[in-house]
Amino acid sequence: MYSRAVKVAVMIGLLASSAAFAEDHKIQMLDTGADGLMVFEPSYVKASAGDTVTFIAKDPGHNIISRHVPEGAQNWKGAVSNNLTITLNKEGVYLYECDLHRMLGMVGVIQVGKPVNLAAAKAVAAELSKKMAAGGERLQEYLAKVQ
Ligand SMILES: [Cu+2]
Repeated sequence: MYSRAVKVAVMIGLLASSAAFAEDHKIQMLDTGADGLMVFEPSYVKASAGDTVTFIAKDPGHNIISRHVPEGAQNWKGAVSNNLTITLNKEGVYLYECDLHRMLGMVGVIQVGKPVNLAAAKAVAAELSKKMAAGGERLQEYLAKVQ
């Protein structure tokens, strides 16, 4: 039989190890990046449930707003020129944008675990892309990375 103290010690060890595995993914808001003008970089991020994402206002004048999240997940909205950290607890595909540069295709995709809502995300992406003056192909390219 394990003593109570050993059980508590084991539990603390498990909690500490799961916290250590949670990763913080950093996404920069940029005027110019590898994909062109007005981009998030990296534009596609694969995360695990419990991870965080920190959006970094590297260049000022951008914000971050969720446009599609899995069922039960929280939407988010960051202030212009501010960093924002979100925690991703629900599996699925998340679409987000800078609403100031949505027309220029300033959008991004985050995948958390299994892409349970991929069909719904693709439908939303198709609608968003139709309204873009530039960068309309970006969401499709980013969603193509989802596996
Ligand atoms: Cu922007």
